[in-house]
Amino acid sequence: MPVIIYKMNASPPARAVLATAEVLGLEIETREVSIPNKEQFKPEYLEKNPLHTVPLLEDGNFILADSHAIIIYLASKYGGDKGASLYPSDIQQRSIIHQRLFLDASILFPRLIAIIKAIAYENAASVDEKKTADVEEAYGFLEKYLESSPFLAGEQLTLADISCVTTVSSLNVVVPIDAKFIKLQEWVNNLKSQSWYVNKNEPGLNDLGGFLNFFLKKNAA
Ligand SMILES: N[C@@H](CCC(=O)N[C@@H](CS)C(=O)NCC(=O)O)C(=O)O
Repeated sequence: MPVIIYKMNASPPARAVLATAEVLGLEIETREVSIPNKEQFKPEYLEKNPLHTVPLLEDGNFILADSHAIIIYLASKYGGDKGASLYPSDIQQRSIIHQRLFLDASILFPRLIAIIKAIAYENAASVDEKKTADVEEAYGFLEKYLESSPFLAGEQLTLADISCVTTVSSLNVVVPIDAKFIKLQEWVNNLKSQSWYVNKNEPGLNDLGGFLNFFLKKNAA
């Protein structure tokens, strides 16, 4: 029975899971959960995921929420050689990957969500100074890491890059990455050319961009 992923393409963490599955060459089934239609609050979904978030993984009787936990699970259980490269077994390399994933979960993504909520629910017609500064600070953190290696956790693509780039590319829609973040721009441009990014990040990124630009225009009118 294939792994089932509940998702919405506009969601950066859902995109990270879809992209990871593609890099691993893993066939998955997907189920759409429309957040604008509040489908994440349906009782049958809440039964599986009380956090009412996408993505969610269902693998037989095993249910797992949170993209970071899910991509680690997929790489560990189904990854084979590709999993070993995306999520190496060396404890120190792995710990760096975990730290970058926690950075995504605790810094990058919450700063993106704060902006999305302001635009979609609080009628913001632009991103305020504080939120812009928070995002610029986060770009600076990544720039620092990327000064010492081409990927976020070393010399090769890992789960850290896939997870963080879905969030960073979404942040870039609302707070464009300044030219001073040279390494960050190089990193995004490099990942942008990879097929998993084109197939699994770009379409949902365009959906999110369309959604945000619609609200920005409406709120400015
Ligand atoms: N840390 C979680 C965040 C998941 C999350 O907040 N997803 C958003 C979409 S981007 C969501 O499902 N929101 C609906 C809700 O919270 O009700 C992850 O990485 O999976």
